[in-house]
Amino acid sequence: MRAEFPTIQAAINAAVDGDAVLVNNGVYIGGGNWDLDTLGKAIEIRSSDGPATTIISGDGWKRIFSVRSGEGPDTIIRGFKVFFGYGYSSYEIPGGGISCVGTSPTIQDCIVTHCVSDSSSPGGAGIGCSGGSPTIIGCLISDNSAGYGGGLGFESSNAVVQNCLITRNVASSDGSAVACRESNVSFINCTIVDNTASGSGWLRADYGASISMMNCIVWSNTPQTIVGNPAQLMMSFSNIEGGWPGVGNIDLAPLFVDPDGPDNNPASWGDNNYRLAAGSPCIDAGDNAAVLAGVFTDLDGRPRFFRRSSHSRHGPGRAAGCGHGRIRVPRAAHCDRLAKRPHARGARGTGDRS
Ligand SMILES: [Ca+2]
Ligand SMILES: [Ca+2]
Repeated sequence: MRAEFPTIQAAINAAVDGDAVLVNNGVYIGGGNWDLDTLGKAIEIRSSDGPATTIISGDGWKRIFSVRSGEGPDTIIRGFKVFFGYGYSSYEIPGGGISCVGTSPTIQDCIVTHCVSDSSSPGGAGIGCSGGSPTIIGCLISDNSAGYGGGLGFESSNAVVQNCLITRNVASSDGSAVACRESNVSFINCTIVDNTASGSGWLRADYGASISMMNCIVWSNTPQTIVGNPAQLMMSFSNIEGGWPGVGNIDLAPLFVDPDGPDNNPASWGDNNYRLAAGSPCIDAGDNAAVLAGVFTDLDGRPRFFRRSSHSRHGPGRAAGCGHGRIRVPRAAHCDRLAKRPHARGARGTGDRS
């Protein structure tokens, strides 16, 4: 059974467990299309054609998604550009773009960008989670800003972050890319580059937070430091600028194809290319065992395991990092213009109960 709805929230309201809410291409903004509440339902909310063409804007003063009613991994948010969200000032409710409170949703194939959180630690401007065990997979987290945790923030949370590119996020205090407290967070095949904190650290992990990082590239962050207890920061098979103790770690220029893009401007990230060039020391530097079951592709949708290495005890050869190449998204100015349109274009959610 297929039904059509005037807003995304209306489709969610009508959905029951097992449904898919399919969202057509367009720019969504305004009541019913922001501050979306998944209402504890085991549903997949997804765009029909991916995040480049399906944009939900908070217009700088609303969150995009709130997941706070006991949702589990079968609540899936997939394929959206989560744009210009804002998290209210509240210690208990982190997150500017997507906020998860005591829940364990799957957030997949999203671009989370230009979101802001002014909540106290950890803010997590792009995605902020308090409690629960969320999974964030195949996402680009860029150009978000918070006091703590410019890209991602976790508190009392057991999160997995895989195949993600976390770049150009800003913290006015600590943790430009990520802030964690009282949490256990695993990063697998992620690339964390060009994030900036006014205080310390691309990563802030305090109040007993434990971090596991495998097959990741951490490079060119300002400052390239970590705030946390080294005994609780387990990193392996990763390329970390400045070095970090752990099996298989390296500290070598990752040889991205063109990290500032053809325009030679790192600030215009739409053309920046973090794919690994031939000869990169990150190729064949990862540990296959770290990749979650069922994951065979990288952020580009290309094979994660791309050749068999005759000398590797880890089986098929694979590269550290998220394997991100060029993600085609509108330039920020263009996004601003779209977001400030008074009415959504094509604002129609479709609940598909097939
Ligand atoms: Ca260039
Ligand atoms: Ca550029």
